[in-house]
Amino acid sequence: MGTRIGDVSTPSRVAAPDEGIGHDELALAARNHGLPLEALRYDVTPPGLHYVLTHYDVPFTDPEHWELTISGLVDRPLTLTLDELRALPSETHRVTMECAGNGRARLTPRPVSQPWLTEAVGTAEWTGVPLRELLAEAGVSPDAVDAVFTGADHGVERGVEQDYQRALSVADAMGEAPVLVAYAMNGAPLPPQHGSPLRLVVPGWYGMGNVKWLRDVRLTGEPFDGFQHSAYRYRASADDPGVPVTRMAPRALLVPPGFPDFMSRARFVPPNPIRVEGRAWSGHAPVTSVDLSTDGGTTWTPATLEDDPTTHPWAWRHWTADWTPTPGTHTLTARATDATGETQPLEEPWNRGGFGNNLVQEVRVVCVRGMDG
Ligand SMILES: Nc1nc2c(c(=O)[nH]1)N[C@H]1C(S)=C(S)[C@@H](COP(=O)(O)O)O[C@H]1N2
Ligand SMILES: [Mo]
Repeated sequence: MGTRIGDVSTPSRVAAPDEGIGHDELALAARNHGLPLEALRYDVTPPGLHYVLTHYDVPFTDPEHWELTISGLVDRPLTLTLDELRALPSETHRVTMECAGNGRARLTPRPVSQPWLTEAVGTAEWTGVPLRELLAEAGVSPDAVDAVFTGADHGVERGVEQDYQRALSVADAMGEAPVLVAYAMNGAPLPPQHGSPLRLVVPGWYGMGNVKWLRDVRLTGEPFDGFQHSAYRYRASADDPGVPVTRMAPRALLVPPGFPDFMSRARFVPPNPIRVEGRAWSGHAPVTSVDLSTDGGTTWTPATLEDDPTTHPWAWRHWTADWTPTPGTHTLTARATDATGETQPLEEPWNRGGFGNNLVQEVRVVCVRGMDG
């Protein structure tokens, strides 16, 4: 950890009851864009439409001279160039990634940070070397408890100067989920904003553990307690120690039907039968059902899950439901349930950092006779 420039204990701010989004939040929102919800139609998100979240600056990196080091409590410290990594056996996995702050701006009161509504998600085909193979090659000491991943980006957050760092326990790093040191996204080299030339991909986890611009993996004998671990905790209040944010809670999103109003984003549809579609995912267990409501959550009907969940176990599932709108205003909402029985709340699950808010989405649809749609 670097220099302490300010008061490290300063918690993030919570907006006053009627306080709108400020220029500070707007600046973050303009840098870190979401997935346009109509892009939920793609099984694999085209790279420019995948959400982006970067805490500091996108570093200017040079793939030609990049080196990944694996150090600390290992028998054989490794230094690998990109060519050396590309020469190793690779795997490709389709992985849905979601920012832990997704849904934050819908909370009351609003934790002041990146003000996501529901759109901080995307699915990509990541290609790289399984982390467990690299760790086996390095020979992890039995005394190692955590693997700490360091990115090439640097900044200050609530007074703490730092390189972006996150850790996984050795068990999670070598576990069942195929954690990748990825050098390709959808078959092409990583774009700058997604971690060029190397990033970690941790299937099932919220985005913060997927360290971009990865330059070092260090095995430590103590649990890592860096800034990005103390920041990502579910806390009831600023002085609550809380619990770590880890895997993605279940969530379904629907492609807003019809066509939008420019400002309100309300949707217009004619009174004809339509097929509503969307995606659903959970980092805890496979999604087993999705329900659709067209009356704001009063009544629900089961949607059809269209895909085989075993083909891409770390990716979102495609769902559809038929609906014939009647003239008037309707609120569409969808709700995912996973194999553990966990489902999405109808009341916001508030916490101090605004993490894991999987409150159901609401899409306002206005059905009008005689429209072209
Ligand atoms: N080095 C580094 N890695 C990072 C971040 C970062 O700021 N720096 N942001 C994290 C967060 S909070 C998220 S949600 C994901 C976003 O990945 P994406 O921009 O490729 O969608 O990257 C994670 N990895
Ligand atoms: Mo994030």
